[in-house]
Amino acid sequence: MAKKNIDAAYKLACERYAELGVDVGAALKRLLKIPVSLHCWQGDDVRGFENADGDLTGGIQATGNYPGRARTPAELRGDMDFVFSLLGGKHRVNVHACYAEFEKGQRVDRDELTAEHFKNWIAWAKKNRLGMDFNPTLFSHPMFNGFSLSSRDKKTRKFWIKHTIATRRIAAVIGKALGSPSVNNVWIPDGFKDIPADRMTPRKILADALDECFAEKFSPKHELDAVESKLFGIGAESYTVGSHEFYMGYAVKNQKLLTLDAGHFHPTEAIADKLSACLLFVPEILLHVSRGVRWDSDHVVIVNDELIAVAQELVRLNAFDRVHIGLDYFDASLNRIAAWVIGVRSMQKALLYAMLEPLKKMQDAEKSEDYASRLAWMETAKTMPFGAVWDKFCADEDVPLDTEWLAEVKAYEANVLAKR
Ligand code: RNT
Ligand code: ZN
Repeated sequence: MAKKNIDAAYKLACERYAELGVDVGAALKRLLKIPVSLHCWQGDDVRGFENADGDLTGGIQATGNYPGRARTPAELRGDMDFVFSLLGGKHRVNVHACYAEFEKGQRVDRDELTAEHFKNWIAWAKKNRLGMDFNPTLFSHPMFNGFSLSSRDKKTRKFWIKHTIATRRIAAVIGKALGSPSVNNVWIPDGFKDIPADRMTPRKILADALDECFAEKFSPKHELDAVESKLFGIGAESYTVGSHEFYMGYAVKNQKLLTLDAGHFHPTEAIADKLSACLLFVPEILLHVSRGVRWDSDHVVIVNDELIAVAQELVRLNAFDRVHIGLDYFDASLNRIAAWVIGVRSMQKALLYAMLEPLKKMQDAEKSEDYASRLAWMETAKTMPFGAVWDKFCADEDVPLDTEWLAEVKAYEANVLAKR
């Protein structure tokens, strides 16, 4: 679209939003300041670099075999470079421990990992001025046999404790090197396929193991610990040790970050309403923005009611200093670059949409018990010229409009991905 048309549409949009008391320019500035942590694992179907042909275990699944997945660190970072070139704003990268890189003959197991094994990631993030988040990988490994940190087997448990400690140290190095805290998110798949006879013992073991993992203290300027709950996984349908109540309790007691993954609750349960409640009791939240279709299927994030509801809560709570936004999905059935671009841009669109609501009018109406007006203003927001503002954001950031980026992705597919 011609620049003059983008500007003209934007100008009209600003006038219309001003009638609702909404400052569009301020919203655009605010959106620019919100980073989204881009999960490296969408680029290679959660395979990592240890043994890329190994099975993905832990009750998660990437289905599909669309060609062009990244097979090497260089390919994965190259793909992410391209993705970032299509995104307005400054973002972060989210790396899992299984994406370690080894010099020839220098391979170590996960309990021996150090920041050395991530030096290329760190250098790349630094060069591109990206913050970087991190995760222990407690799945897809021979030491995971249905249980990791909550294993009754001491040797297994110790291995995973050592691994988790190693990742906290790595995250602290990352945060220091990049001048921005690295959120290290602990998610374990531990659970039972069928009905347990003892639900308490694994949870007690997990609480003690986490205490050991978190014993070492790091500056919150460098490293932040997050814990992620889940309802069930494939092959662990009846019982998950690290359930929501478990981690809510653990995070409150120990003042850790709580991770809310949109796919980790009952299929009809959404996370937006949890934010205000949790923020009263935990210091910060990590969002795993995902889209479950009938189960925790990790579909590509799109602008839907659930995503908008999350964005609205973030804006209404003005919680951007306490909520970290990370994407978490993996779809192997379509162009993976497009999957990333659609996810981040959807998150940003939802945020911008939420920032352009006539919030003052809605909240004033609520305070005066005028619920008809509150509802009317919410409905009015839905037909405002939001798209013109989004186009302006893209144009100002010098990235393609929604109508344009796909052509660039198709060209990249033909020139780069198709040659893999
Ligand atoms: C799994 C969790 C977890 C993983 C990533 C790869 O259900 O959502 O966050 O998706 O760690
Ligand atoms: Zn998650």
